[in-house]
Amino acid sequence: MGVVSILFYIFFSAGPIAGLTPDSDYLVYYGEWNDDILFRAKDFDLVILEPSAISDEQLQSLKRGHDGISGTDDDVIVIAYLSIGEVDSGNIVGDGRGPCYYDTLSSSIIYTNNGFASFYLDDADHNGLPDRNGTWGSYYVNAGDTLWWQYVDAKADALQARGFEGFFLDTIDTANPWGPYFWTYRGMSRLIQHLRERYPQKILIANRGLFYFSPYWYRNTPYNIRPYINGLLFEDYYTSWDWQADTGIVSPYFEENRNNWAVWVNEEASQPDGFTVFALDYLNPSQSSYETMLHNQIQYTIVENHWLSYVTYILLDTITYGVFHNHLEDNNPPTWKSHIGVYDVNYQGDSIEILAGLAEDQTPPVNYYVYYSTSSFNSPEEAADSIGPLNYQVVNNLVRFRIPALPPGTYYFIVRARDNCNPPHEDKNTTLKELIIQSVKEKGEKVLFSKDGTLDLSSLSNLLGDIDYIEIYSPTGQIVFKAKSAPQKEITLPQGVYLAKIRQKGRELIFRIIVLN
Ligand SMILES: [Ca+2]
Ligand SMILES: [Ca+2]
Ligand SMILES: [Ca+2]
Repeated sequence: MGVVSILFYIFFSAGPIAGLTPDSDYLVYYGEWNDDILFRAKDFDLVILEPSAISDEQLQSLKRGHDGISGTDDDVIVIAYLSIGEVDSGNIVGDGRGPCYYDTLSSSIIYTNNGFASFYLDDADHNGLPDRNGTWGSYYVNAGDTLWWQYVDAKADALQARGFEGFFLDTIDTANPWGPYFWTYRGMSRLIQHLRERYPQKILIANRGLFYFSPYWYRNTPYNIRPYINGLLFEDYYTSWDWQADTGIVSPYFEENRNNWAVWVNEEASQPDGFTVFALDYLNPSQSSYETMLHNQIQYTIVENHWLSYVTYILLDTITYGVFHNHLEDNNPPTWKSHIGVYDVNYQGDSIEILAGLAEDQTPPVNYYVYYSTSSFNSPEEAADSIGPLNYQVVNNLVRFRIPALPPGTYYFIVRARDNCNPPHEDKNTTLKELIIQSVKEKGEKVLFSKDGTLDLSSLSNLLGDIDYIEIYSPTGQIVFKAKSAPQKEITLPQGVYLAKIRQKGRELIFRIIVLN
């Protein structure tokens, strides 16, 4: 190691990303953000996202992780998407010298001076207009053009100011040696070097650009990007996408990827100034080969190459747990298939019925625990008491269980899911539900009395005015009658003491019904 490279290590955050192993999980997500998505994303160690889709507040929350505290083990590394080989807009005027193309005879860049910025390219068709990516509608750029660097810098400066911890450098493949813009590979490499120097502490993850690591291309040239990046994302390693069938298929390049490109990537990644490798493949969770292909993908990426891996739907607009729940060793908590945590809580006289989302895990069965307290709380440690594991039924993607009734008062409930590991991993949701249990005795005057077994419900409306709903529970806590608003009718009940729960303008009233026959 020479003096120059030692200095490089001191001033730049070169080398692999600290703290990540093949057991870690990363996420690429370009969709919208809300509280549920934010909660789910916090289960991952590193998240690559579209920066325009997330608010500053959501970004800061994501970085802090589940515990809401910066600088703890559960913090999430958040990386912003940044395109460096294509630009969305096709009408940037700039210096008006573009688009340009490369002339191999004179070994020089020819500027068409056609009123576009100099960085636009025209090698594909030489029609004097910026060349366009047919699939995504964006425009190819000469990444070596310093006018382009000004645009990239402005964007990256803004992302740095927002607090992103790094950049996911996309569209490097514009400079691939098999395409019309092959000549831009030097400039592309210089741009990545420039970003390394301009943002010495930021994490740089390259999306592909594999040709820089091939000994048959640029590995042994000054343009190898290895010293500048901390991560390499190998997109489409095992799969490629069949747009017509809307499914992932085994890539026609898989054998070549496995036998050549993976070897070269690993040789470079394992250098002292190497990088972390991320595999990204696409499958449709509803395709019939999903489970088989998912397990193959994990075998080929995590097991065979010790990379991190993520498998998701092609549009990158959903969070999937295929890899998350299929590691060699289970270090992950359950995740919620539907609703996150507690969904509803109902007092039923002799018991409390609780509904929660359905959770899944790699180490089943999932066990559900209820935490409750008489004041609002955010974590199990703050709860006064807990009950679990609870027997449950699955009803419409929810789980339903009962706990014994509690004395009158106001209660707050959190439901957590634990896997079956020893010790178990518990999910971190803080979804809270309030339940007010009113004292029947305190409401002694509110007793309905029926001597002949019939109950005239219209008398309730006469007594209370309009009501929103009524539920009547048997002495054993079963619902025997329920209706919205007070129905104008009589019902007949066997002898016994019943409870009627009536909701009226947001308040809940409990009546005791004594029925004698
Ligand atoms: Ca934290
Ligand atoms: Ca053109
Ligand atoms: Ca687990």
